[in-house]
Formats: sequence, structure tokens, C-alpha cells
Amino acid sequence: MNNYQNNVDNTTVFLKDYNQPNCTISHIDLKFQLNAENTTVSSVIFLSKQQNAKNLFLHGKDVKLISITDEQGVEPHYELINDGILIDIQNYVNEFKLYISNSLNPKENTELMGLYISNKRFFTQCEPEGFRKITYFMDRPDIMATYKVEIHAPKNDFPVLLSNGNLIESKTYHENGIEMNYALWHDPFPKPSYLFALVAGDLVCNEKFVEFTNGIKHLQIWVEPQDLNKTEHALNSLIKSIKWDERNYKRQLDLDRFMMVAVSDFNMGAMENKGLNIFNAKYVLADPQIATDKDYFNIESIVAHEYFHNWTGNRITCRDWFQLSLKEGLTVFRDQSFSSSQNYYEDDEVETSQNDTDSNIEDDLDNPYYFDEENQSNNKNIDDNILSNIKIKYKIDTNRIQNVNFLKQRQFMEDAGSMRHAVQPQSYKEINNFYTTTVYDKGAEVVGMYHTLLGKEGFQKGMQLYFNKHDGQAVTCQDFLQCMSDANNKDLSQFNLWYTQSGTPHIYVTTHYDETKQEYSLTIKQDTPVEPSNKPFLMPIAVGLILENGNSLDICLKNADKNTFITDNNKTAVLELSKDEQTFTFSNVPSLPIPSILRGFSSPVVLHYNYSISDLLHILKHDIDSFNRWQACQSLWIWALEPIIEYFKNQFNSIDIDNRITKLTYQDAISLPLAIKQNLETVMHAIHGLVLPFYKSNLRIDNYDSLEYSDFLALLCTIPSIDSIAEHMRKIGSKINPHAVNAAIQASEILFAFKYAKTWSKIYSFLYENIKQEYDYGAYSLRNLQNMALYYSSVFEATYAKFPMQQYLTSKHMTNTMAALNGLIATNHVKLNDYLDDFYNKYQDNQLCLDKWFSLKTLASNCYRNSFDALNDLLQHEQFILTNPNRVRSVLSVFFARQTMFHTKQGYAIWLDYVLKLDAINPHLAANLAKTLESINSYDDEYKQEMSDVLNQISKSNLSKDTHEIVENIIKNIV
Ligand code: HT7
Ligand code: ZN
Repeated sequence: MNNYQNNVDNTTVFLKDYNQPNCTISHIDLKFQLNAENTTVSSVIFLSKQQNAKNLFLHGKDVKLISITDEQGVEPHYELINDGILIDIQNYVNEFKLYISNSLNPKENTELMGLYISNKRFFTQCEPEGFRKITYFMDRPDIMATYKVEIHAPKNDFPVLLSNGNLIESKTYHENGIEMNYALWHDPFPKPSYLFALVAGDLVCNEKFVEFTNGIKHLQIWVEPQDLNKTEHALNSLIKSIKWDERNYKRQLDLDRFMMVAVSDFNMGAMENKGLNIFNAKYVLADPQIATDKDYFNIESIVAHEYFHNWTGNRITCRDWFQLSLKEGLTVFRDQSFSSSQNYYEDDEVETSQNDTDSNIEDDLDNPYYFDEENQSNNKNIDDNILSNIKIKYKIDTNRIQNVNFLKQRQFMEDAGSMRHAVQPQSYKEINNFYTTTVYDKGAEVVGMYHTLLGKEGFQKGMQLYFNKHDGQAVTCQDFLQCMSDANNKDLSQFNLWYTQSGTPHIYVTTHYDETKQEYSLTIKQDTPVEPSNKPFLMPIAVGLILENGNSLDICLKNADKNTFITDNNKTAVLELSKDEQTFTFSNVPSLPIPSILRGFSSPVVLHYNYSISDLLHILKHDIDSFNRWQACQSLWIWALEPIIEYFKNQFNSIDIDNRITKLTYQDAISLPLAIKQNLETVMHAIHGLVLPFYKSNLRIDNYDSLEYSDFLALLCTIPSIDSIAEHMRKIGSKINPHAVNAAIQASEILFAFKYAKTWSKIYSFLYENIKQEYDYGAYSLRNLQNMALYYSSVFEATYAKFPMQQYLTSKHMTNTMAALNGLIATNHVKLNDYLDDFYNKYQDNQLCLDKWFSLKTLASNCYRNSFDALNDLLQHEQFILTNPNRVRSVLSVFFARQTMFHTKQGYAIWLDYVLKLDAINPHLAANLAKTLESINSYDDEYKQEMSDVLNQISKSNLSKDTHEIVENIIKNIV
């Protein structure tokens, strides 16, 4: 028998071994008799076999077989083997049925995969291989069947019984004196088993009947009774998502009823089960008292993501788990476009009227940024020179900036580390380990590159062909590529390498200006340092040329390839790089320009170009591309930080905890040698130069344009995180000393805070008074700027901490509450603990707020000399519950990712202790936490040594398949 998709031990599954199933299943009837410790599941499976099929393998894990019979009521020959049952089907006709009954114990299920209990309610999680923990089935995504589901449970405890599709029947009846609840659900759309869902318990719902293009739909969101008043935002986000998909992809909601459910114990963000999306409560529940703006934003984008899966994932699904990015990369691309479009007035409409010239320029300057005319004339005393810089029309997409920032920090790290894999991996041991940033976020960039290469219309043609051709099928990434290729009549075979080759490509650009010919050429080379045998990728490189006066030049390409797109009102060329080395020449270039390369981050690559500091300052001020302005700003910050990091490196040359400064003071920062602060002075001055005129002239809470710009300014003023600096270190091949980097960031924050203390306090005071409390993009942007100013103000007046204390005491919005506490943490204020205690007392009954408190306490623990005592107190806290992933992450993910005290002997010992503890409870969670050490090779030797020690120690334990695969990979790749 072929073992493919039947990964029963520690064997590796290979993409190349894929075989079509020897049977298909058209339908399954399921009957659940729910009981916490002994649930029984009975099924009737409708099968068709291939002519010569001898055996049928049904997956089944942690389930107890009660009976198996065929249509004649006869037990077939079978063998129970590891995690499944092998059935002799030789004697059956082509179409046959099997009747199976089994039992399982949901209460014991702390892995949160299959059927489990959370707060006395039943939930399921079947992706990727959880259905086999419910019953025996061909639990592989290329088996698509319709489902009828009968649920029985005591009415008192389980008044609500939900499953996929349409409710056919519900009633109550009596059994052994107990009132029982019964519901029958039917999902008419064939689906893979990973999309099956069941929810049962005491839940209430907020519902709306909303009219869409194909009729009125019944939308429901189910939560625990105390949370009903926190569901409006998620429900509205669903409505927005449905409308957006109708307008932009011509996709409609296919069911009459669509349900969302919140659950407190969940391994990921949410799950797109057909018609019954299940969400981690953190990504559904919101009101201004408990949720930050970021929470509101995340809820909107995750609700959209799960809804969009209905077409990209559910109706068209993956042939096997190697194709995970087919649905995840594409759906992330769609949710990112959705989120970006929420920042603007207009959506990304598919159909534009032929005569409507205004709407046809969206490829040039969609959502242009206008400097408010009226406002200009009202502010006669503004510095005209600077005004002219921001008067240019351009779009600002801070969502794109944040997405790329995340990708560069996390996915680039993965691509350079031991868990490196292609977007379409070639093999795995545990598929749970492949829900990675490469599959999701690099996968989304790959989809984005089709969009950039083919243009918006070409991309849509490809999408429509994909929907029409593959609806109801389980397909591959290559099927998607073929649709893009066929719909546009373009050979994209080279593009397939983005799916099959791992590692981040680096591109090296050199330029040449020929004054006499007025020609400017760019020579671009590509290679992938971590995978030298990679073949060259096909990638779009978006380039503009900026003149000395700050204007972007109209593009005129010499020998332009017919495929080269010119966008942004003729200011950007999308060059197609396909070889190891290529030269592109621009004509009519009147003077030496500064190239703005990789606008909008047009390909997921590391760019090497020898920009001078004045080039970067010029781009920061003048580029029409907001991404490249931000990128220039990041490069400037890093240039400023480098000498300071070097200085501290010499001070922190030992991993010993006592050798590290917990919090720098103003005195420490100001007494740094002048020479190492010079770059910083230049950068701070340039950034402040953008902030000052803006807030003086343009900051009005009713001015929509200034809202977008505030968000952008807040990003420019934020010093790169340790992860961004690590990304830069990898690029230049240097190693990280986390304590030195942390000290350099702190010193720079202090110096920036003090140098422009007046600006921060004025911005802060103005915004503190004026922003409305509710969530919308405008208020979100302004609060970002407000709280950036609060942060620097707090650092400046660290002793009194007037602003954060006042903000905490008067806050009506969790964003402001959290920002105030972060301000106190940043300065290690003497009253910090009193405030954190107050927060605890106020919010201890709300689990999501309690998670926030745990995170704040974890961050605060770094402030103290006895930091590990503080952290250990937290880990011993009665509310620190290891079976709840949100709670675990609120402490351990924060500690591992954001605390420099993690990088000590004691810190690594905590990693060892908790990865081991969690592995016995929830391997998926443990394996994800274990990944923290995957970037071991990026660290200075002494850190590496200590990390190796704990890795070697843990590898000797009896680990789950999940954690074992991660640890084994890390160890194997230590250099
Ligand atoms: N498709 C979903 C995947 C998922 C998942 C995977 C493994 C373990 C638990 C899980 N919960 C959800 C998430 C998504 O929408 O991308
Ligand atoms: Zn997804």
C-alpha cells in the first residue's frame, strides 16, 4: 500500500510521491452523540473505488473503533494499523458504502485538534489533519464530499448545536429522563474534511439579515453570553468583506446562512470552515474599553481573510498540503488588498467604465494624496519649501509598509534559517509546522508579483479563469500559474521557480549615467546566497528616477520590452528581471537622477545599492512612492544606529546577565562620545523636518489627508526594532549582540525624545484633546501619531511621567490605556507597578484584557534588576494557564521575541523548561515557540553556544513529532 498522506510515524512525506486516491467519497452522513469523555460518532461513507483497488486506507487517530460494516451488515476484512484502518475492498462493487462507529474523549484533547472542549463547549479544528481525530475517513484535501451532520446533546448544557451549511431540522426529545437537543445540518457544497466543523454549547448570537447582489443573507456571530455586546465590529467587518469580494473579484456568498463563532482556546487566529468560521476570541471581540485600534484592525482583516477563503480555499481547494500556499498566499494577498483599500475612500473596483477617464488612471495614481488646498491658504506662515514637498500627489499605503516590514523581519529570517523551505515545500514530517510565514506571507508576495507583472486587469483575467475552470476542484499552485499564463497569453514557466526554490534572492544594482547621450542605465544582478544553485527568478523591479529638484522623471525606456509596464502616471517602470544579470537603459534623462528602486517592494528580495546618505535623504523627502520613502528612512536610522551598536558591543561582551544595563538613563545617552552620535543627529534632524511643518500647518482632525499622513509620520519616527536591525545584520553578514542592539535603540530613543521634546509635547497635547474615541482609520492613524508623541514625551519627562499617568487615568480607549502603560514601562517609572496593579484589578474578569496584562507584566519584568524573579512570579501566577494558547503566548512569545533578558543563560533555560512542558500538552504550540531559536546562526558566538546547549538538551527528550522536527532542523543547520 502506498504510504503517501498516511504519515504514521516520523517518516518524511514527499511531494513527488503524490498519488491520486484509489477511492473517492461523494457523501458522508455523520451522527454525533456528544459527551465530554465519551463521544460517539457514527458515519455512513459513500465510496467509489477505482477498478483495481484492493485496499482502502482510512485515517483515524486517538479514536476507538466500535464497529465497521458494509451495506449487508457484514464486517469487512480489516487491519487496525498505526493511525488508521486498512480495509480489504476487493469484493466490493464500484460504488459501496461503509458504516462505521467509533468513540473519542474530547476532554483529554489539549492539543486542540479534532473535537475538544473549551469553557464547557465543544469545538472542532480539523485543518490540516484533525478530522481523523473525530472519525475514520480519507482525511486528505483531495477527497471532496457533501456532509449531512446529526448532533445530539443534553439540551441544558448544549442549547446551541452548529455545523456547516443549512439547518434542516432541530428538535428536543427525552432520553433516560434527560431533555436532549438535536439538530440536522446539510452542507450542499462538496468539501474536504479539513473544512468540517461542529460547535455545541451555551452560546448567543448577534445576527443581521443583509441584502447582497444575490439576495438576502443571514449573518450570525455566536459568542458566550457576556460577550454579545462586543460583536458589532466583527459582524460589520464581515459585511464589508462580502461586499468587497463582490465588487473586486465578482465572488458572491454562496450559502444563505453564514456563521462565525468565538472560542477562547485556539492554536491560530481563525479557521475558514465552510459556512461556520471559527475564531480565536481575540480576533472577534471588541469594544473600545477592551480592544486596541490594532485589535480592531486585526479583527477586520482576519474576518476578511476567513471569508475570502470561501472561494480561495474552500470552493477551490488544495490537492495536497504541499499546495497550502495556493489558498493561504492568495488569501493573504486578498486580505492585504482589502485592508489597504479600507484606508481610502475608493475601493479597488474591477470594472471601470470605458468612458470614465478618471477611474482609468488607477494604475497611475490610485487614491492620490492631495495636500489640502483650503488648508494651505489658511496657513500662510508655513515653510513653502517643505510644503511643496508634500504637495505632490501620491498615495500613502501604511498597510503595505507594515506588511513588508513584517515580511522582512520574519519571513526573511525564516528563509535564511534552518526551517527554510520553498513556498511549495518539497517534503515535511509534520504538516502543522508548515503554517509558516513563507507559505503565508511570501506566498502573498508571489501572488502580488503576478499582479505587478500582469497589471490589475491581467491579474483579474487570470483570477476569473481560475474561478471558472477549477470551481469544485482540489488543485495545485501550478494550476494557478497556468491560469495566469493562459488568461494573459504570457509564458510564465520561469515564474514557477518562486514556488519551488527557497531562500531570499538578493539583487545588486549598479548605475551609469551618460551625460552626452542623456541615458541612464541600471545593471541588475541576482543571486540567492543561501541557495547558490538556484536558477534566476523572473521578478518585477519597479523603478523611478528622481531628479535633483525632487520631481520624478517621466519614464522613457530605451529598447523597451513590450511587457514593461509604465505606471504611476508615467513615473514608474516595472522592469522584468529574468536573467542572472541584465541592463535596462532609460533615455531623455536630463541630469544625474537618484534611482528609486523596488518601489512598493515589487519583489520579495534583498536590495543592494550603494545609496549615499544624501540620496536617502532625497528619497525620504521627495519620492512619490511611500514605501521607498519609509525604506529610505529605515536605512537612515540603521546608519545612525550602527556606530552606537558597535560602541555598546564592546561594553556587553559577556552573556552574563549582570553585565547588561536594564534601562539607560538620559545621563547614559548624553554622555556617549560625540563621534558616535553624529549620524543620529543628521537623521533625527531630517525626520523632524518632515514632522514639524506637517503638524504646524496641516494637522486637523477633520482633514482626511492629514490622517493618512499622521500614520505615516508615526512610522517614520519609530526607531527600527531589534528584528529589523537583525535583518540588516544578516544582509551585511554581521552577527547580533542583542544587548548592544537594545542599548543602542534605547539611547537613540532618549536622544530623539530630548532633542525635540517640544514637538512631541505639542503634538501630543493637541491630539490628546481632539481624537474621537471610536475606531476608524482616521482615529487609528491619529492615535498612532498621538501615542508615538506620548512615548517620546514619556521618555523625556521620565521622572514625572505626567502625560502617561494623565492618559491612563482619563483613558476611555484601550489603545490609550496600553500606550500610557507602555510609556511608564519605557521609563521604568516608580509608580509602574501601582498602575499595572490597577489595570489588573479593573480587567481581571476579562480574559482578553488579562492577556494584555500578562504581556505588559512580561515587558515590565525587564525593567528590574531581579527580572527573573518577576518573570517567574508571572509564570507561577494562578491565571497563567498552560492549556490556553493565548495566555501562553502573552508571556512566552513576548519574552522570547521582545526581551533582551531572554538572551541570557537563565532566559534560554526558561525556553527549555516551557517548550518541554508545553510539548506534552500542545505540540503545535510548543513547536511554534521552539522556532524562536531558528535564527541561532545570526547571533554572536557566545549566544549561539548557549542556545546550542539547550537545543542539545531538549533533543534528548521524548519530543512530539512537531517539536522534534523543529529542533532536529535547527541543530542540523548550526554552522
Ligand atoms: N487555514 C487556517 C489554518 C488553521 C490551523 C492550522 C493548524 C492548526 C490550527 C489551525 N487553526 C487554523 C487558518 C487560516 O485561515 O489561514
Ligand atoms: Zn488562511
